[in-house]
Amino acid sequence: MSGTSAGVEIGVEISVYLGLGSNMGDKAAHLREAARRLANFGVIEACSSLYRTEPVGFAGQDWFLNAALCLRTRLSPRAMLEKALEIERAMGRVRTVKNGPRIIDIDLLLYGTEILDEPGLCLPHPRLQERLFVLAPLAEIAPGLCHPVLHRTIEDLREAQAGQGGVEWVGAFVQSGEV
Ligand code: PH2
Ligand code: MG
Ligand code: MG
Repeated sequence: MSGTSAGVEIGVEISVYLGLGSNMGDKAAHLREAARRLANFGVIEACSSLYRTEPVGFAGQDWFLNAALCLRTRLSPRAMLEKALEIERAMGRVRTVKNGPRIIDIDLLLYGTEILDEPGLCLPHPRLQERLFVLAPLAEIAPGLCHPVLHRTIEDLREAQAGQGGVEWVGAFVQSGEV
């Protein structure tokens, strides 16, 4: 696929995998609110469990809750990124220290098989293969998905990082009975 990053909508639906994280306040509520807002831009096809994860890259902050979602959307990669950033801002995220505490973080992990390296937008996410807090939830919803650059499945990448530790399964993303 080429030229998909400029326009707002593309003609076809694409499966976008998003990583969600929060380590401030009611973390689970923030992840659910982000998912509710993302559903305005497509159909949420899959949703991982919640994982309690040790902070990576900036110690001395609270542990995170992380999850992954699959959204079927017609938004272009750039438009999807802008919507994710808009949701972060609307939910009160203020950017201070890199990798520091945040109410909500919404990262584009994979956008179909798109490979992009543009300012502010790299696809697949350039660090996804290093991060168990991303791979554990992602492998739950897309174990057989092939990374378009590394040509390895998500489950394979997760297994390679499984020794990292600091990632604990917490429970369902959506409480039973909730839509
Ligand atoms: N996000 C980061 C940096 N470090 N650590 C955990 N456990 N979870 C995250 O979501 C996370 C992080 C940058 O976005
Ligand atoms: Mg992030
Ligand atoms: Mg981010």
